[in-house]
Amino acid sequence: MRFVDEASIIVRSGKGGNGSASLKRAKNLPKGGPDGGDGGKGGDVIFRASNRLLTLYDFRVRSMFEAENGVNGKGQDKYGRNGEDLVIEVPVGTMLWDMTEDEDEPVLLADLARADQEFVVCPGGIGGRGNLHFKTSTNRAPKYAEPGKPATEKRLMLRLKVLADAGLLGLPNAGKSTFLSAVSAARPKIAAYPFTTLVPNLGVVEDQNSRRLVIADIPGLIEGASQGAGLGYQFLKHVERTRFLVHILSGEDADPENPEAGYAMLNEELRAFDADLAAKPQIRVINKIDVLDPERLAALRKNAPGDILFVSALTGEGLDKLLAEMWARFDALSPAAELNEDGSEIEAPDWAGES
Ligand SMILES: Nc1nc2c(ncn2[C@@H]2O[C@H](COP(=O)(O)OP(=O)(O)OP(=O)(O)O)[C@@H](O)[C@H]2O)c(=O)[nH]1
Ligand SMILES: [Mg+2]
Repeated sequence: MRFVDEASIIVRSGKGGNGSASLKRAKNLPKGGPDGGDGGKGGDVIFRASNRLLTLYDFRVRSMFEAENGVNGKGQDKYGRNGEDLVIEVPVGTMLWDMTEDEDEPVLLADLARADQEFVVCPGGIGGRGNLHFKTSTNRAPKYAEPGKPATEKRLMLRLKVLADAGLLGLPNAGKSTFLSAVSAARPKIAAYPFTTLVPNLGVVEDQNSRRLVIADIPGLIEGASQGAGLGYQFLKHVERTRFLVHILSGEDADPENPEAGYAMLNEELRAFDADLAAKPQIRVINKIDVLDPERLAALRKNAPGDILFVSALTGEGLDKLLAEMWARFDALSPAAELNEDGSEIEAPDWAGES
């Protein structure tokens, strides 16, 4: 089981087209001067960060990417066409590591942290000059032309740093997947038993201005997760790559006298795993308020600090307020608003991160 947040690929730029060494042939020109044109430049391989992509999934399906070669020059002063650049779109937050020299010591080439940021990884080969350029007073019919410069090839590791804007954190059965399916088009499996979610799911919430907030639903965490208990361990590092966390506690699990205590155990696990993770901002939520008996609910409300939000992922109660809070965090923590270029529909990916 592997999360699609890393991919190893090979990229190759286009080779430069050869210059032509053609000599003119015409009845009235018996000596025939040079008329060989230049070769075209090979295409560059360019990476561009895009908001429309969320995962590196595509790069697991395909691993070789080549730009077009420059076309060779020809006689009659014909220049070869430049090869087309290859623009490879990657999700915002993708880092490019060069593994060409040494697989065990990759070198960081670029961190594509902003939408539309570009990086040329492999410039195309320059085209060779045709013999037109080599005519001199002593050599009026040079039979020499330059070959095009070779292509460059690199082995890269792509690594997605920011996985999602918000990570859902909670015990098994807290209602994380139910929440994701209530607010996004994602359809994770939901069931009344723990460990329903086996691999992370991503969902996208869009506001009226087409801004997108990506939510990662991960398997429920249990006590000892930081030491490897349950399913959580391998996913803890993924919540590291979110901007903030939504910590969901079922109202059935919360102590009405001290609701806050219900968040302590998992926060302790986070701390044990990684201090940075524990320091990430959290929105605390009590879920399943629809099934609580009124007294219990009243006690929870009375004893909970003001920042804890009460919701029912099932009936939708309180979700507007929770989403508003999530957008507020998003605004506070993201770099300048990143609007997508063409307004196209983003597809919540089907994250069966199997294998
Ligand atoms: N009554 C009620 N039931 C809920 C609510 N939210 C979730 N549930 C139910 O709680 C059970 C668990 O929900 P899930 O969304 O699968 O919980 P999860 O946190 O994703 O669980 P894991 O994937 O196992 O970690 C399901 O039977 C849901 O229908 C809620 O607000 N009210
Ligand atoms: Mg789940």
